[in-house]
Amino acid sequence: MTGKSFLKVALASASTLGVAATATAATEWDMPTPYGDRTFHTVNIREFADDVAQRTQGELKINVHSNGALIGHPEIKNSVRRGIVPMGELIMSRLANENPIYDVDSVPYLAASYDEAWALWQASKDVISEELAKQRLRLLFAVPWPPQGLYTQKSIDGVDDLRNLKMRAYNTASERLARLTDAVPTQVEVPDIPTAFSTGRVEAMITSPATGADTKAWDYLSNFNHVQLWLPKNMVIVNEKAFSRLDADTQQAILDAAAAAEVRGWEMSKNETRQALATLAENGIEVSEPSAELKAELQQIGQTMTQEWAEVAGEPGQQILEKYQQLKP
Ligand code: PCA
Repeated sequence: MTGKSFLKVALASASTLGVAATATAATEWDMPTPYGDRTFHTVNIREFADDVAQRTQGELKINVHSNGALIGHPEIKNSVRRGIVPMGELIMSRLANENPIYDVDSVPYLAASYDEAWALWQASKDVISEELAKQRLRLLFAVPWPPQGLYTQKSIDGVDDLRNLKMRAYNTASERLARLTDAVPTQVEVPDIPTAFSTGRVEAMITSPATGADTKAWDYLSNFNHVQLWLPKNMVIVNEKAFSRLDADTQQAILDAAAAAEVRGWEMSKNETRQALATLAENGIEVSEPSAELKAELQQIGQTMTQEWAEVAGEPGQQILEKYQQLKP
């Protein structure tokens, strides 16, 4: 029974019995997310949840469980697919092992500014949504992280300086990039970053100014090079079966709140880039732009990775790239 029809029945029986209809069929959803409460993605998702509550007059309450506390990042997608939770957030490129189209947003210098990232998102959204729909998952919205840069314990003039460094990675692209620079990649989730550095498991990382600031990178690192490799996106997905059980008004409320969250999230991300760069500098991290040499070497790696991606992504990948070329600013 949907919330609305239950409400009607409740009201009908309440009037028959002559008691006030206080109990409505409010639905509560648990929503796991991987990142901490300081992270702008989490802030945006909590606003999304408030927005849904407001638009549905409290009929759908989404309880956000941040920081991988309810379900760890590696399990979030399958938990939503299996209906253990109705909704969740994850980084899209985490699914690259299922299909390479999911990490089109993590190819170095394919789309390295917000305008390019937006064009790439418009070019890839349908293909990605269709792929998720095959698993009965509905993509609600996606928001990029700020451009990815390099955190190290000394200044970096060229990729040679990365050789043999134990490099923290978070998806196949950051891992591949580390290998192509002769660094040694290790996958570490954001909540585990401080421990990974303090125990010496890693000594450098590729991530955004945002994640560096959120995890207080100044406690264990000294340099940030703003090389702006790519802007990977987080996405919010919902189990189609759980979604279809909601009445039409509630479904629409979710879709409207999701559209608003996407627009708001892209703006938040841009502002976060500026703020987090300032926070890093204020806390003693040396923030620099890449040298011409470093930039050229990373661009070379970008070309290699673009080719590699196009090969594995096949026809759907080709479609995305062609559309992106048309939309690109
Ligand atoms: N932060 C996340 C993904 C990309 C980013 O900027 C991380 O470091 O895992």
